[in-house]
Amino acid sequence: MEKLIVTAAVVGAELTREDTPHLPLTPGEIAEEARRACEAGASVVHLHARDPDGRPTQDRDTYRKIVERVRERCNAIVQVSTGGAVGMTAEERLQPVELRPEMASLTAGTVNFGDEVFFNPRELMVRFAEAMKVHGVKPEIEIFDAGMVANAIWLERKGHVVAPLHFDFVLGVPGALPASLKNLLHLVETIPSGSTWSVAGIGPHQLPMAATAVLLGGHARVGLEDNVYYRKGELARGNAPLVERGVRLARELGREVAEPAEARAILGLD
Ligand code: KMH
Ligand code: ZN
Repeated sequence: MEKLIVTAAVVGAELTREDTPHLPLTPGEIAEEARRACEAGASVVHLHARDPDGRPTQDRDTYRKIVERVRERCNAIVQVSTGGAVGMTAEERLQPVELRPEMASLTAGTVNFGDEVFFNPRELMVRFAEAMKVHGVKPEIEIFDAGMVANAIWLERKGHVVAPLHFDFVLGVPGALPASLKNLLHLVETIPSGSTWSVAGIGPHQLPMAATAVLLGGHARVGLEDNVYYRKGELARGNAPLVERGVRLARELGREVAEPAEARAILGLD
């Protein structure tokens, strides 16, 4: 099996300090949190941005500050979000791609997201994918529901995304595909051969989904964006403990963990 890529999703768009006091908000805090995650073994950091009041923003200059500070501190692959927060316009969401990060998320369809709807019609997906091509950014195709894989295959057939594709299965969002072994196996079997994949289980599903990825030869996303608890009733004291546990788990199961350079090779990044 190839080495395990651990992605740390360090901040997200939905959480507040009321959910966890360990949530980073300023560019400096986000970068420090990314550094700790990298030192714990993450080779990809999935980034969101917050405005000075802690609200989610896709502001290019805020992302620039975050990305610069992360790069000063560690060599991890920087992956910006183009999902942003539910309700943002396509223009808002696309801004960080102009910074030419190595990767950006690309959600492959519209999905219920709790009480809201995360809107990603074909026109938006095509626009985002083409912008990523122009700026030399590798998409991580976010799959929240089973039908999204067909959308991704359509994007590839039309030439908007280029193989080998990299998928992230985000399982357990209320209103979307539940986090179960059967669902994960179905998705793994459905993506084009030669693709790479990771899984991000939401809440209590983070640990079992990461463990399953280790065993199946996929990759794992952990971090506060998806889960604020270390175990039931006990908040994770930041992202690093969640990364450390994933790394420990992989080593116990005989799977080595990729350094950033190795993750770049696995993902086909220059
Ligand atoms: N905040 C969610 C609505 C992504 O980063 O691309 C979307 C999200 C996915 O977090
Ligand atoms: Zn995200």
